[in-house]
Amino acid sequence: MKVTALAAHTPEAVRAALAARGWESQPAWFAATGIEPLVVLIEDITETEREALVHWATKSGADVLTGDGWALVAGAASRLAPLARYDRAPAELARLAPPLGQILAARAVPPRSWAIRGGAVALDKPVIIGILNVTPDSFSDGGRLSSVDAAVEHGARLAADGASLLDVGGESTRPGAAPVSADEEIGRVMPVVEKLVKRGIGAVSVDTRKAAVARAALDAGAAVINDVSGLSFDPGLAPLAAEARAGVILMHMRGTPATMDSLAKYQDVAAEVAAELAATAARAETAGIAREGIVLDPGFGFAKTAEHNFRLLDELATIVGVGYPVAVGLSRKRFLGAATGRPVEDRDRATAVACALAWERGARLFRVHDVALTREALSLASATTSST
Ligand code: PMM
Repeated sequence: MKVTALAAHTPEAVRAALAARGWESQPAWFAATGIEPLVVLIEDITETEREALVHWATKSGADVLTGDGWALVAGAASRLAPLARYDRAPAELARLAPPLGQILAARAVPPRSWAIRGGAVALDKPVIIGILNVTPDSFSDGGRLSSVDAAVEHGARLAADGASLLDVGGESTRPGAAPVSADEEIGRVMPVVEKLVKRGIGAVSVDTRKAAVARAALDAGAAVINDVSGLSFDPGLAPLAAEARAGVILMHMRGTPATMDSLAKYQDVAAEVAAELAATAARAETAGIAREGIVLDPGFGFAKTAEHNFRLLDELATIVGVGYPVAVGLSRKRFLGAATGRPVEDRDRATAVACALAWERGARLFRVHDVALTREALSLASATTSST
C-alpha cells in the first residue's frame, strides 16, 4: 500500500490525481473543488436556528462549533451545499440559504473581469496599479521638469513597466495628514489626469474621497474612482460613480486619517473587516453601482496595527470570500518595515514578496510604487496557480 497526503490549499492536487487516473478534466475539477474544505462563521442566529444547525450537522457529518448567538460550520463545500438549497435544508435554516448560496457561487465562479468606465479589466492575471502621487512634495527634481511633466513621465514609465492602471492622488492619507480642499486637490490632479488621458497612457484611476474631484477626473477621461473612505466620506460619490459607470475601489478604514489610529481595535480582524466591506459593497449596490464594477480593498495600514496587517495578509481569503475582486495596497507600508527592519525607501522587495503572498491568497489587483519588481514577483506567483 502507498499513502500520500496531497496539498490541500489548492484543488489542483486532487484534480491532477484524478486526471492521472483517467478522469475527464471538467468532472475532475468539480470533484476537486467540491471536496475543498469550507468554514463558515454564522453570527446573529436564533436559538431555534442554532439547534437546527447542530442537528443537521450531526446527521450530515459536518463539524459545528457553537456558542451564544453564533456557530462555526465546517466541512467539504459539497457537504455544506445542501444548506444553501431551500428544498434540501431544514425549514428552520431558511435564512441561511441566500448568503451561503452567494458564498458558494463566488467560490465556484470567481469574478473574471472588472467593469470600469468604457472597458473591462481581465482578472485571470495579476493587475498592477501604479501609484502616481501628486502631492506637492512628490516630484521635486530640482526644477528641470515641471512637476506635471515629471508626473506624466513617471506615469509613462509605470505603464511601460506593466501597470494597467495609473492611480493619481492629490491628498496624502498618512495618519494625521492635513486635509486638502476639493479645489486644491483638483488643481493638483487634473493637469496630470488630462495629460495622461491625452497621451493614452494607461487607464486612469483617481485616488480621492471627494465627489467634486472624482467628477472632474471622470469628465477628463478617468475610468476608476479609488475611494479610501469606502463611500463614507462624501455622500455624493456613490451616485456619481453609478451614473458615470466608473469602476470603484472601495477600501476599508475606520474614521478618517486623522482619527483612524485610535480605532484600530478588533477582536477578530479579518472577519470584522470582511463584514464591514460587505456592508460597504451592499451600500454601493443600493446606490446603483453595478456589482461588476466593484473591487474591495482591506486597507492595509488604515486603522490597523502591524499585527492586524499581518493577520489580514495571512487571512486575505476571508476578504476574497465576500465575493468581489480584491485589491491590496501593501506598497512600502510601515508593517513591512516592522517585519524586515527596512526604512520606507527600501521596502520594494518586501512589497513584491507581500504581493506574491496576497496573489496566492486570492488578491487580483496590486497598488504599488515599483511596478517592474512587483510584476516579476507576481509573474512567478501566478505561474504556479492554476487558471482552470
Ligand atoms: N493606500 C494609500 C493610498 N491609497 N488606496 C487603496 N485602494 N489602497 C491602499 O492601501 C491605499 C490607497 C496610502 O499609501 P501611499 O501614501 O503610499 O499612496
